[in-house]
Amino acid sequence: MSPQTVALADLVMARCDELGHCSEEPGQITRRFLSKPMHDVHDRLAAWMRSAGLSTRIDNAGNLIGRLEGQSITAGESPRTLLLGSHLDSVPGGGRYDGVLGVLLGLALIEALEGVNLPFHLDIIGFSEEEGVRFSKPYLGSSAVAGRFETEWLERVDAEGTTLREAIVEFGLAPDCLGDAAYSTEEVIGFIEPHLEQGPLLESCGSPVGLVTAIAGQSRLRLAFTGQMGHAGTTPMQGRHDALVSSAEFIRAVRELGTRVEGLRATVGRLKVMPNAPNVIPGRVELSLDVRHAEDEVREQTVTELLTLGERIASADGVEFEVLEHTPEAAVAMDSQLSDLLGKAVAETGYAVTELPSGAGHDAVMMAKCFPIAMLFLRHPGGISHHPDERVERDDVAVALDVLSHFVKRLARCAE
Ligand code: HGY
Ligand code: MN
Ligand code: MN
Repeated sequence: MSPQTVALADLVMARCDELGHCSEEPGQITRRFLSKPMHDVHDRLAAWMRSAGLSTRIDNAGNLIGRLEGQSITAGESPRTLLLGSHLDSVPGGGRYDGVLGVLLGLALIEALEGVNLPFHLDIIGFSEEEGVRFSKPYLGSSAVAGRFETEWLERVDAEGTTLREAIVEFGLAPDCLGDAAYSTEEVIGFIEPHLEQGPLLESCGSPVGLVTAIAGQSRLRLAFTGQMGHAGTTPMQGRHDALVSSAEFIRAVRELGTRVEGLRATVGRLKVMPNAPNVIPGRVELSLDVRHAEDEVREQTVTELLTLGERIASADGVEFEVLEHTPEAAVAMDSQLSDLLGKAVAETGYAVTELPSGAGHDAVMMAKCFPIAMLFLRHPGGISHHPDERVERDDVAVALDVLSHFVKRLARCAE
């Protein structure tokens, strides 16, 4: 590992720390889609990008893009572009590296490639939204880049009653020009996403980096139990229709089923209790449900079983059960050519090529709908993510940087 790579890895670590201070809440990292601190992230990141020689722009979905112009593009041919990056938003109380690390690795890659002429443009993208926290819809940034943003999403409302359209306008962007964010499939060579593993596998096999084989399918649902509000002090216990009690039973059932099925992940992560007052029987509860499995069939069957369970619990309790929204995402395969090239780049650094699936969703899921994709994971000491204890080792960042650098040079040779 060269001293220059190590110095750049140190810079990536320091920049992750610095962006970690851009938060909606003091003392923890919360950075939702187009929230105020995202301006601060854009300002800092765009300044770093420009001093690395990139031209920068923010598209109307709030994605920040830095471009390294290809220097050896054949005259008369339309230039093609390699996209590389990840997301800049975070979950509430998240870590410093989920998403941000991939963007900053992309920027460090540009710095590592200094003086290398590429026969394609290299665009480093910081997606505005991946986590689905603010508008209960993930991949908003990458949807726009992939040309898959649906206009009706603009009417979605966040917890404060702001529509997505208003949020874009408040951020200083033009929701009616969102279509301009899309790249054409002809233009794009592919999308590479470097990301923290967010799990323990690479650590357990002693590998600093790994090649992602596939991203597990995911079903995201919004459900509701509706019962009857009432006075906590005067309504007899018999005959209550408490929507929170039904929800609690449902949540336990989700965990039980999730535990019984090998490889399944099933989570209720958000509850909206109405009216959410200590002295009122909860009349309505809206719940999120997140179900994942590497095999789509198992995931779909689990969702069906859980919905049947929800119905059964509701009818026993005399409440109503509704599915408000159901977004299934099938498991996503990697592009074999790009993955092969990435694997060769890993081998070139002297490390064995460790392959592993991703249990987490990534911008690559949305990008795969239009472009070839590949993902590089970095070892995650402790494997705890969506948590302030997220960690990555500087030396693993340096290895990832070398891998990406070898990858881009190999791709450049193929493209010539
Ligand atoms: O939820 C996920 O899998 C990702 O971290 N957004
Ligand atoms: Mn995440
Ligand atoms: Mn992520």
